[in-house]
Amino acid sequence: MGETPDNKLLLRALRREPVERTPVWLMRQAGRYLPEYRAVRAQAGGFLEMVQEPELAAEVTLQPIRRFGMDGAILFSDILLPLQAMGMELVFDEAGPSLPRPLRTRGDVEALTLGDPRTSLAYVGRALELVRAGLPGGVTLLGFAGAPFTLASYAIEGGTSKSFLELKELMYREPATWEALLERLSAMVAEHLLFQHEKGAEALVLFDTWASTLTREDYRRYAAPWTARVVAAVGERVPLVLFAGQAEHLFDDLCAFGPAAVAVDHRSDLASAFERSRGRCALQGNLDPGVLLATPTEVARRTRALLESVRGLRGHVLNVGHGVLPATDPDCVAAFVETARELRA
Ligand code: 1CP
Repeated sequence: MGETPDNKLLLRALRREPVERTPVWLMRQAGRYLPEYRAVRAQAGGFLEMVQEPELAAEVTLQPIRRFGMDGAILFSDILLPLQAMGMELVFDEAGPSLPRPLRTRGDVEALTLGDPRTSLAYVGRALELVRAGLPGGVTLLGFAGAPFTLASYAIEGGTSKSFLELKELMYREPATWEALLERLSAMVAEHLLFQHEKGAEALVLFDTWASTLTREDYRRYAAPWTARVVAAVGERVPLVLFAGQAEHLFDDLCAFGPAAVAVDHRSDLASAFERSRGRCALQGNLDPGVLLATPTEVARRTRALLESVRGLRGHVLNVGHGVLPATDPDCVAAFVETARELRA
């Protein structure tokens, strides 16, 4: 195809340039639904072992690209690793990630170390270099990080939360501690993203999975200033995709940061989101990952319908609205990717 680094399909769509077909990748495209992933994981012993061994992280990143041929490869890593690099204990087990000693006081926040990710997360850089070397031409390498608010939620709650009670108590009652924490997290996240770009990431994703627990007013007060700082630090140099789950009420604010793209959750209507975006950014999304539990025929039908609903609009990157579920049949992911590859714009 004679693609130069800059004219890769996914990068062109992120710049809202004309494309011959819609580029496609999936959040959590590497993972337990793939037998080849489970084999590497069983050998490695655990998730952290896999992520922190650059050869294994690179191998697992490339697996879905080899099998399905997506247009983007997202590095196999996790948003919580910078918290470990800042001195927090981090455990991954069958129940998911946990931080056994969550942050609760100003002293806890001040004890976080702000080292250079080029040292404390050097394995991420090494894995990116290996992926870059093994990536087929035309495929865009994506790096990522968690947004400061979402990282704060894990650091304060000590893991996944439904109601974020500890977070809200600290955020409302100890605003100085909250700001000190978000200050540190945003500095770390910005440096980590720049480091990934230096090591070959051509586009970046900022995951603010839990931002939607806030009202719009509180989002503006307690989260947006630090996300804005991250976008300002990296967005000029590298295209940035901003994701927030179930966040229709925050959509205008997300567009207003000026990222290259906003990722649209599957509970929002994609065509309406294009109208609301008013040409400010590209949009990513948004097949319901639950639909990938249907038959391949049904997946293809729904994917065609989704692409049809935004046909002719510039700046669409096809994706799922949230991560691929572990119970997904690989044939359904194949149907999703192939449908996108077959349809001309
Ligand atoms: O094999 C296993 O059991 C590990 C499961 C797993 C995987 C495959 C975890 C633990 N993390 C990952 C990889 C991961 N995490 C990637 C890899 C690249 C990809 O293929 O997409 C990425 C981008 C993430 C990002 C991530 N981790 C987010 C943001 C995106 C999202 O899904 O909203 C979040 C919230 C996490 C925390 C995390 N790490 C792992 C799990 C199971 C979770 C979610 C737990 C929760 O619901 O709070």
